[in-house]
Amino acid sequence: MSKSSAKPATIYLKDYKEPDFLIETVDLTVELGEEETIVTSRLAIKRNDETATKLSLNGEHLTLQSVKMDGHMLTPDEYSVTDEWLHLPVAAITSEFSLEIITRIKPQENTALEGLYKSSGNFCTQCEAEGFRRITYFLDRPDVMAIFTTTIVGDGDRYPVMLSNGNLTLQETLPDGRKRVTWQDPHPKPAYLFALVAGDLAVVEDKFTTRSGRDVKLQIFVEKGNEDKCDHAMTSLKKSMKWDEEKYGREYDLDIFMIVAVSDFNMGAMENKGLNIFNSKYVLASPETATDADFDGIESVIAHEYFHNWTGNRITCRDWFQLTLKEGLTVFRDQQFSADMNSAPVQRISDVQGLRAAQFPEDAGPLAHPIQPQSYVEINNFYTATVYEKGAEVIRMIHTILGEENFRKGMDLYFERHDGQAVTTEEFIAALEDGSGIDLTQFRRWYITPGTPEITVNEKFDAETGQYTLTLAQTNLKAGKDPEPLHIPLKLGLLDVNGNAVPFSDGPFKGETEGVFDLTKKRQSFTFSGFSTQPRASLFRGFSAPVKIRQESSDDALAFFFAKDEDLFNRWDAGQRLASNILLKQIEDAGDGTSLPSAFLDAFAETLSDKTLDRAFTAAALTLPGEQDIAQKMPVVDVDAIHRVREGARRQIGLTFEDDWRRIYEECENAPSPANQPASSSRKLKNTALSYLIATGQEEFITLADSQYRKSKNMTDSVAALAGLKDINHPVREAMFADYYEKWQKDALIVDKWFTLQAMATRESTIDDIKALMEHPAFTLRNPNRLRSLIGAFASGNPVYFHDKSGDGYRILSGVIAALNKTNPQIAARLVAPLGQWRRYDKDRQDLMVTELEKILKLPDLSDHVYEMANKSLH
Ligand code: 0A1
Ligand code: ZN
Repeated sequence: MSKSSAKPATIYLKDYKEPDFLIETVDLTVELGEEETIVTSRLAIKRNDETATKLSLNGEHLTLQSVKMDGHMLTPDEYSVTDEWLHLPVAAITSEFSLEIITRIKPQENTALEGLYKSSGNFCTQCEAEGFRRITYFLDRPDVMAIFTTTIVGDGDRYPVMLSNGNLTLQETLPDGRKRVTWQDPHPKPAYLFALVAGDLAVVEDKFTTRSGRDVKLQIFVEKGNEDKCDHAMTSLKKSMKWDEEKYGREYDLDIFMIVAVSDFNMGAMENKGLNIFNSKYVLASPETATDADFDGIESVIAHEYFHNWTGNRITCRDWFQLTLKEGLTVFRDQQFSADMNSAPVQRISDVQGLRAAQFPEDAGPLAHPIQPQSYVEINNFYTATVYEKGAEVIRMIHTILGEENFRKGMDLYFERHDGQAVTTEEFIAALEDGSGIDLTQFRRWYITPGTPEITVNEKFDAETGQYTLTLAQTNLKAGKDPEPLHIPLKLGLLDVNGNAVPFSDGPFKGETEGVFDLTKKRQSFTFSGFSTQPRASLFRGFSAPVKIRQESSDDALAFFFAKDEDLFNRWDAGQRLASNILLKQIEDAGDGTSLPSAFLDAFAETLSDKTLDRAFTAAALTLPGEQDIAQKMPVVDVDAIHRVREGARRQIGLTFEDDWRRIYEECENAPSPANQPASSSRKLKNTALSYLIATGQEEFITLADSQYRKSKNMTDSVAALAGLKDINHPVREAMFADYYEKWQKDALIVDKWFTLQAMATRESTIDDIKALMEHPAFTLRNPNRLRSLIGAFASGNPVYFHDKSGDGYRILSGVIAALNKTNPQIAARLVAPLGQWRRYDKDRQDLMVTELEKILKLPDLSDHVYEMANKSLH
């Protein structure tokens, strides 16, 4: 919280300085109580700067009880305490000393969910990025790595399970009846990786034998009654452990790996050493209770947190400006893993959809920042799509430039050189360069450049010489005036008129049909020869760089790639670009989306009847670009026109291909998935068909949705039926939503879906419905999942009604931000971003959005978190 009305301080990367003191060991005793918790911390401290005469420890929301230095109790005049610091004088000659600090905290009252807090009656912690300072005074920065011993004392009946990082070394009952356990973590770690859990939890156990033959005990702790929903998480964990051994040669390094699922959690999950703490959304699943998308999310988040053990924990960040060092790299690794476990093209499409939906707007708006930010007010505001997802794209580009083998050599060197250290992104790149022998000097600019580069493409064909020249130029409006060019890998293939791949006749990829070219200049030409007719270039295959392509492509050319490109990502993307162009044209002509050109319908029909494709790919290829994708291509976003033409087009596609959709629905419902495809692929295609059939507006398909809902034994099909009817006014719709709530009201994760589906509905009553849902007994601002399920989904997933011209949508959001500002500032700040997009809309909406941002900035006791987001959004 800001301490006064003064503007909060900005922290700069350029001011980084090594710590004056280091902490070698921490011996913590945490006595858990119902009123308050007492934390005794014994620190072994070592001087790191010869000139320092003061030790300043971070601490917030703590009540200091006593401080001892080298066994000697300090009197209050010997130290000073502020809201954020404990300052202790240290004699210039002292090189090593011990401290014993006793503090008192109130986890029961902690609504911010940082530090030690209670969730469903259990104690748990969240220390990244700066939560440990809410537990005790400490050098709470990632370059201070200490060996932790943690003793937990508490009521053994209420909290039979008591966990911390590392290995359990002692367990006993004290004379007063309380239970005491001690955990020792042999690996030095920064405080942000500390974790503690105490509660009455059930455990599901398994084991994994590492490739060197060590047995690791695997435990998943959940609230009682959820034991039967851990199978998928456990399987995903074992697959992740195996994959990291095979792909990166990384073995797990403790004898026990624990996961705890909690229901109140600000983010997805946390990679605490040996004791991951998860939002229960990313652990609990059974086919009856979780959708296929939930299953995929669990697999990838379990993998992500597990992979952090090497990329994040063993090698951590020097400071928080290096966050992408661990996050970009770990997202890249979890994406690689998911691609290996599932269909690689479908995975890539979904990764890029995520990037375009969340990161592109961020990078084009007032909150744009490089993957390595240069300054921040509140680090929690920088756990962004840019640091994570664009960060992963940057690593992927390095992988593409180096190639698999050289990338692995670079990674091996990185692990060898920096194991046990807290490092910078520069050290990471240097290791990749040294390991691979490939120069990345120019590539480094990606780390400090905000904005999505735009690539203009020009083609020239000389029929006489048979030469084909591709000229690409890069620009980036967010990167300052006349920015230096970036090193951009261009994965390219050339096709002949029939769609056959043509091998390169010269150059570095002679004889091959695909190559990675280095785009390093502002404007650069590539010439290929040996053609009798003009070839067609399939550019940035697999989305080889996070760029926007500006190319005048005819509908025919896009339809050609949509039907023929052997690169499935580009095939899908061509279909999306074609559909966007058509819908944008309809908007321009004030059309209703129903007159679709034959080039589009023919190409659509071709994909519809291609039985060789993975059904999940077909579903993605036959789904129109989302309203927000189309919005990004408009100079001034018109949410109503986008919705009108997109819905019109869906209706038209539904009607035109009605027989095909019926056939597909039947096939996917009754015939098993082809051998190499999971059942989820069939469900995806079947539910795509259902959605188009409902779009025809015929009563018969409302009945079909109803019968799907009634018959359904899995959550994917139930949710698809609800989603199909969410936008219509019909008694079947009302009955279905009522039945769903009635049936599942005791399962919070399922009730979240019920809120989300209604938050995203586009009916005239939507705003009133949302206001009513905010008064529903099951709604609370205190639980982040519930809040996101209604308010987050509305603000980010319902453009038509969030941007309702009354301004009600904006007011709903700013009201929630105001209510959360003090109780959970981290979550409050995350909700500001949709208002930050105000420049993209018409003047009336701009004024309404700016008014709300100004109101937010005037809130009493405005948190630093919200201040930074609202202030940047406005200016
Ligand atoms: N390191 C975690 C993300 C995370 C960050 C902050 C949190 O609480 C404020 C929680 C989790 C990850 O990348 O999964
Ligand atoms: Zn992470």
